[in-house]
Amino acid sequence: MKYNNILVEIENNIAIIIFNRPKVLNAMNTETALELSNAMEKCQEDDNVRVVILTGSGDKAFVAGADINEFKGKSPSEIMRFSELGHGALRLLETMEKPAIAAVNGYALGGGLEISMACDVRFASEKARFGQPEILLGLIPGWGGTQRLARLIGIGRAKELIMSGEQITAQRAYEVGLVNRVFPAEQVMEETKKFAQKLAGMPPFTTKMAKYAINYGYDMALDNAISLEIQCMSQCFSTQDLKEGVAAFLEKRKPNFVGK
Ligand code: CO8
Repeated sequence: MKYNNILVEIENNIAIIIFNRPKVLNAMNTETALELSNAMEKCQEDDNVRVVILTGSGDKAFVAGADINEFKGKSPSEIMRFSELGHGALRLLETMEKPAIAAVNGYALGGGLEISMACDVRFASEKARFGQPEILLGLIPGWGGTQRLARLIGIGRAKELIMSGEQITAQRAYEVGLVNRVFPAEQVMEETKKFAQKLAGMPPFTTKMAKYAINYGYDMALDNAISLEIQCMSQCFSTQDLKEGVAAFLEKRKPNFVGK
């Protein structure tokens, strides 16, 4: 598939996906959502990719939401398809076996915030702004905002943002647990790559088990979630990397994980 709206770079086992529609602050139209979906499938299949970073082109926006130009004249069933398309892409991102990090370099509004929330970790520029402004257009979030935002920052704060459409700063986003780390604008990409490199050096099957147990255990009753954790943890003992990690600790040396 040829991409017209995203750029994909792969270096040192890290795929960097850049939303690239700077004239509309990287707003997501249907074609971009299809490209994101395809890129997620490719990243999942490619053993050379250990970690995925998502960011926006330019210094103004990560993604300023869905492309509002596409809303004009749409029927509820057409919008339902658009919503399902976005959900499909974000679910691929969220459940991919590899870590995904959002490097939020500017506005992450509406669908942009929703994309970042489907990532495992969010790093932000101190210039970034976050919000779910859909209500100002007469709609509600449609790519997971009503669900993932409440899970990440709590139901009261999620309602506050979704019902007011207000934007919050990166610092406030950090305080409420919406982003993991905040950096000066010129450092956010470098710091994200550094962290991605660290994750890329971890044993991939173990990373996959950690992500699986957290993602699927989160909505389970605690007893079921604990049972899932036991299953996932014991699976790690089938890997060469587990033997290496334990041996390296006992021999007081750095582990050399081989990804098996
Ligand atoms: N869609 C289309 N164009 C956009 C968008 C967008 N989301 N955001 C910005 N643009 C365009 C502007 O129209 C403008 O174009 P032009 O230069 O041709 O006038 C250009 O980008 C630059 O934007 P501004 O001049 O507005 O820049 P400012 O710095 O003044 O403001 C803002 C920046 C605050 C980000 C402002 O552009 C803004 O409020 N944008 C809209 C943000 C928004 O409402 N996002 C939510 C969209 S709805 C959504 O995301 C729902 C997701 C799930 C959908 C599921 C189906 C229902």
